[in-house]
Amino acid sequence: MPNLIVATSNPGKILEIQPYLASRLPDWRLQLKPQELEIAETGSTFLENACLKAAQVAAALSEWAIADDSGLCIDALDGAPGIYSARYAATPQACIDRVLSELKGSANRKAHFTCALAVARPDGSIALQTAGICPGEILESPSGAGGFGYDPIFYLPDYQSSFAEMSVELKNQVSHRGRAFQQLVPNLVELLERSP
Ligand code: ITT
Repeated sequence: MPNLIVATSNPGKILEIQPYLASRLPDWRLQLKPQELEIAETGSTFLENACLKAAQVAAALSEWAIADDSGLCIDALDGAPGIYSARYAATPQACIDRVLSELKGSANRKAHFTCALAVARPDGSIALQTAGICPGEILESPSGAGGFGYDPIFYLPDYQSSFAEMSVELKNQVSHRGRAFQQLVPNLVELLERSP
């Protein structure tokens, strides 16, 4: 069975990525990248960083690889934390606290999550890339215990709930990651079915 390496160390992402791929690629073994293989995220966009991660992991292991680069962009903070979402503070809770304190008193709570996905061939060349966006609002205080990262403060008015209050299935349908995977998966299945 050929391998597809999921090039992430984030357990929250892994849980969400697996359902998109497992059922559609039954002849492929999903494997996590080795922890010690760290990729410097030196790009200036989500797509650049997704491509860097996929390309470098694929080339290092000589296997197909898929990477996700994602983050939260807040209008009133000029798009911050953006590509620095994972590094905005020392822990996920501290990241949330920092966002809430920077937005204190702001009436403009508009924000969106972005997820860029890239797939690289075993030689490190990029075969596919796409991105998905999910608009929402930043709550005044955290709500809900599901998901990961900024989920407790990201609110979707259409569903009257935060990402952290949604079932995994609903978040996977409507999220930035869900939208990116819905675009990517048909092309990925076709590509991998053709690969030797
Ligand atoms: P890898 O690079 O190993 O994949 P990472 O966590 O460093 O893991 P990113 O650089 O893409 O990945 O940072 C993404 C950050 O954006 C993540 O750590 C969260 O803080 C936030 N994030 C992305 N998607 C999210 C989601 O669905 N819900 C909540 N927060 C999310």
